Amino acid sequence: MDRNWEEFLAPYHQAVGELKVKLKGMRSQFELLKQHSPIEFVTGRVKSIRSVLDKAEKRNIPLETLEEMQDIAGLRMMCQFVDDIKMVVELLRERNDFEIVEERDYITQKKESGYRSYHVVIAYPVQTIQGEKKVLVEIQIRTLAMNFWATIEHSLNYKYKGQYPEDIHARLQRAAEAAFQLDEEMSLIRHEIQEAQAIFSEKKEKE
Ligand code: 0O2
Repeated sequence: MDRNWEEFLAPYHQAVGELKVKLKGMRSQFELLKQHSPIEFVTGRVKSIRSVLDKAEKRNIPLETLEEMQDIAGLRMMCQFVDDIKMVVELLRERNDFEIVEERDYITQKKESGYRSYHVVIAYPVQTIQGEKKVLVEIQIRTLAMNFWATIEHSLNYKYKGQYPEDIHARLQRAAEAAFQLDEEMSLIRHEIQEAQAIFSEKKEKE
């Protein structure tokens, strides 16, 4: 199929650009109100044409229905604490600039790999000179510890293509468990940490 890829990906680039501004804006609003922000930082990317095609081939997705792929446009929202994830999901549900089409909870039901994260798939309306075009965008919400594990596992996966030698597989499983424990420990001293962070930002403001 002859496709103009630049044209195909343009609304996805627009969606990621706009959503980065909107989601980062949520963080700034918490800062303005001097409240703890459940959002630590936000990143976004559009899948490369190569990985769109690789995924389509792996999943037997016909090129005519590529719009159904949910993560051509992807945003990531990182949180300090597991409870912040719920709050972020609530905030997303309350917005009226997009529609949530699916939620996948890989936190209470972690993946076999050890992967943990909360995925929200939205239909985002992009305004173009040819009218409105709705694109699917996957928002992954995770703690800093979940993100650390997923980033490392993603790089290793690139090398081993999911076929990990046994020792690496075992270490990854242990690392996933350690990341889970880290989140648990941090949740237990959450109030202590937040108090310290509030004092720190107040001091910085006075300087
Ligand atoms: P990239 O490079 O991040 O874009 P499936 O992939 O079959 O499990 P599906 O329907 O594509 O399922 O959606 P899913 O699993 O909800 O979301 C896929 C994305 O989640 C992946 O995108 C990763 O970003 C992330 N993810 C899912 N499982 C894992 C995992 O075990 N390890 C890591 N590191 N990330 C994971 P891509 O397209 O795989 O990659």
